[in-house]
Amino acid sequence: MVNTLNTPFSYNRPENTTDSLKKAIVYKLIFLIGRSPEEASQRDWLNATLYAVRDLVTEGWISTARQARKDETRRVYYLSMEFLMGRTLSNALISEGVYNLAKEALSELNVDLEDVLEKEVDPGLGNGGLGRLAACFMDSIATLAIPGMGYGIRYEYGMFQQHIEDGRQVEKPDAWLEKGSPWEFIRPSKRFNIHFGGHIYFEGKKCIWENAEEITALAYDQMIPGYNNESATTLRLWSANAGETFNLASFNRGDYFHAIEEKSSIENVSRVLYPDDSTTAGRELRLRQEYFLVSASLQDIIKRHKRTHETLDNLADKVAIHLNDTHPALAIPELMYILIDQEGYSWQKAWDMCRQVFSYTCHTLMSEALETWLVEMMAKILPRHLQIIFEINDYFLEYVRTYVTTDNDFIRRVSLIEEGDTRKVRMGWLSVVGSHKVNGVAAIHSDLMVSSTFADFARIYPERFTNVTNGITPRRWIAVANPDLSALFDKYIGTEWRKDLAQLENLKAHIQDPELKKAIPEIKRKNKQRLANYVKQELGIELDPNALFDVQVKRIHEYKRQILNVLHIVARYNEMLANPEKDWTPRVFILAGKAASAYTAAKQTINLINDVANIINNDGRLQGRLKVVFIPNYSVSLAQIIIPAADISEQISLAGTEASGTSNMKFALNGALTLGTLDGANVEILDNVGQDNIFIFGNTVEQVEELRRNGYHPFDIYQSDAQLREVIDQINSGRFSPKEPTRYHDLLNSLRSYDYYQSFADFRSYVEMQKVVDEKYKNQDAWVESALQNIVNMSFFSSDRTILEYAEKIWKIEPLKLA
Ligand code: NBX
Repeated sequence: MVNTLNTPFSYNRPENTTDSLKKAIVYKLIFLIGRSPEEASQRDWLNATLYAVRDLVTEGWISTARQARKDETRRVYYLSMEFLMGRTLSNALISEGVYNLAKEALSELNVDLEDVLEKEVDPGLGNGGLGRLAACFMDSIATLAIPGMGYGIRYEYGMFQQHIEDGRQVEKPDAWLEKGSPWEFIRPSKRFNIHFGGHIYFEGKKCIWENAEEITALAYDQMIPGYNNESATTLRLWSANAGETFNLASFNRGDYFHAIEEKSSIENVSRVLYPDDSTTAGRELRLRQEYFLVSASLQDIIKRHKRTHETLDNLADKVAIHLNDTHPALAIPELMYILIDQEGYSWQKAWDMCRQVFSYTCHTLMSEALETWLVEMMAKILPRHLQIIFEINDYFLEYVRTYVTTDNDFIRRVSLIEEGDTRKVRMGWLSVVGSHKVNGVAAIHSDLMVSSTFADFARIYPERFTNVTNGITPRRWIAVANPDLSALFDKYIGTEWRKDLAQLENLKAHIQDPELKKAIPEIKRKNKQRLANYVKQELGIELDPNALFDVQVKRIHEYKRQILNVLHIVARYNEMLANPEKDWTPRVFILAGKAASAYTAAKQTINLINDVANIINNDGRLQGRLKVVFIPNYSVSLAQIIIPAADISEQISLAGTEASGTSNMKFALNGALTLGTLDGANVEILDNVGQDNIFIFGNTVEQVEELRRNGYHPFDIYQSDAQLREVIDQINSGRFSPKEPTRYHDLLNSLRSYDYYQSFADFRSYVEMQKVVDEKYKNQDAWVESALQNIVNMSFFSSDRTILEYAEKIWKIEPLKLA
């Protein structure tokens, strides 16, 4: 066996045979976990297998890091408050090419691999699309061997667990670490002190930050295996650790309990993931978390740079730092702080470096979702950083006045500080001013970004704005989630598509092959059966896999319009009852998603979905031709079961509100047809699959804006559309909530009077398009043909393409040439 580690030590890489893997697993079980095979639980086997597979990844991980050091390449650091990685084992088995070996090895030990895989925790260290995107990016960075790594926070509690009780969402804490975390490596030597509070003063020109609090960030590393390339990248997550510094004063006073109390309050910083939620705004602990991530990561980056370079003068040549949304934007003043206060650079030099180093992705259009921090709060927690932000603002506004305009209104709008009763720091503006590139996440989003949210900045820095359309990793979203479709691809086009999704183009030559056409619906049916089994087991609801599975899974949010979905479901229910003899295409509506715990309208929507489901699923008159299921606790691992089983992918946000969407890509790649508005990446999916293979409905961005401008009157639509009126009146009368007839009055009143996301405006075209869907599904040949057209035309949406675009256009980084 080749020793690619190049160490003088003899090292035997475990051979890839069933027998060696079996031995490795048993060895881990006995010597690392301390259990005999006779006593081992499923979890013990899981952990033993994880440890054994981890060994396979480690060698490539170490050699990749060594090569990056040796080549002194420029590297990218991806800073994100969220990484929704999903389960590790199945993905790692596939990356290492040992899935079948592991299955055999475990089977010889009388253990079923699939059962074991289900035991793994799915860490919910993210809210939704943004966090999952970061995970897909790590997978692509590893597979493409892009030199770089990810930095995030090791939250002790991830996204809450969602239970449904009496139709309502109930949140339970997600203590994911309780079961251990065998994939990670703790790095006791990688510790950095993080400071908060205190005050600043000047000694001449030099600013001194006399901080008041200190906590320690401790690193935990996860390997992210590249696919079949004997390489791996690192995701480093920081955990707050009181260390030994926390308690000196109290210990000296003999006050042991006070000292321990202080320890736990210090460690609060990495305790819990904040929800994507308006109530987060203004939370001091969140600001501390953001700074914690930034300060620990930058100290680590600077230290690494200094290990191989004598100076920071070339920092901007060697380091690219990417900000995943504004959440890590404090990295900009933090780097200024390091360069000026600690390293003695001039303001101008430091600022030039900063702008070369940073780039920023914006994931939203809604201005209300742009982060701001109260000046008062920042002054208390990060006085020096606030002062630096003020100074950045002074220089920036001076530049605007000199070179752009003296219009005071414009200057007030672009100021990094929002004036008013309470002054706020605008993190979006700071991110734009401090970066050399700012990108949106789909073509339409990037266009709207420069014409709306960042219009003023696009005037100041037109060359700064660009688009990089999101993507998804085919490893997790096909190879792991849809093994039968993977096997079908392998049969027709070989196995390379996992690394190069453009290979899907080669499937086009076979598109009329009768065997391929037969296989597609067979695979879909099997995936639907798998989902039906899950639903039966978890919810006791029977689903018919021959029915059309119509799926909307994503965070519950008004702009995503789950409510429009529900309105149509009730309208269909009414029509079916009125015309029971009609040849109805059997449908199963599947919804899932979490609502932020303080988001009343979203929680009511969940309640309504469940109330409607309850009535419909128990109405015998429908003869099982209509079912509605809300699957609790949506997560990456649930998505892997749900998405491959979908016939219809609901992407029905109001045009101009969903920045990109990424589940839309996962669905289409798995052969579902999109039913969607011209929003986010739906627009590019349409471009790629062609209009015959997608169902587009609803108002365009221009029409939405026109309605907003000229007055939108949902009540008029309610009055003129009899079918809509019937639905609203039924819900209003308590038809679906007989025990509490007024339950949805607020929700409905708000819809009838404001309907901010214009569900009523799109209701008619949505309902009509759903009929087109029914008709098309009756013609299975046409449906399968469209499904195939979706699959073969999705290569653009690989996150490998996305990452290569970032590397080329934004980071200026080339993949490593692996030895
Ligand atoms: O980012 C999402 C967008 O809504 C999607 O359209 C897009 O596809 C995806 C990836 O670009 N944004 C998102 O998921 N945001 C958050 O999860 C979020 C989390 C914390 C927070 C604000 C937003 N404070």
